[in-house]
Amino acid sequence: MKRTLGTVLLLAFSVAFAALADDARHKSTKVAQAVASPTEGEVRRVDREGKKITIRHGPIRNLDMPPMTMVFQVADPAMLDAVKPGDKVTFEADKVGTVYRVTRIVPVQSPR
Ligand SMILES: [Cu+2]
Repeated sequence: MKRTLGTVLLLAFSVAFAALADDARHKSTKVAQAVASPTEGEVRRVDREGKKITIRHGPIRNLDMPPMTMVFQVADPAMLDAVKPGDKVTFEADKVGTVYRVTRIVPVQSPR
């Protein structure tokens, strides 16, 4: 009898904790998207199969990142059709777990 009650309590606790953790995750995702700021960059490399893009970028305010050249995952590989190496772009990025991810990218129209 005691063991059964313990098991039920443990189960209830696990369910409650999982719900809390899930709620927290959703909240933090919302915040990250809300503060995403457009960043200037230049495309260095496009890896369609790997769903990755290398960008030489300026400071990314919402990620507190200084200018550098780095590889990003892309949220949707179709985004890679719109850009090619050498393109100047404006993009937005967020961080999912330990992975930096481009969520939006558009080529900057060059003056002629
Ligand atoms: Cu970077």
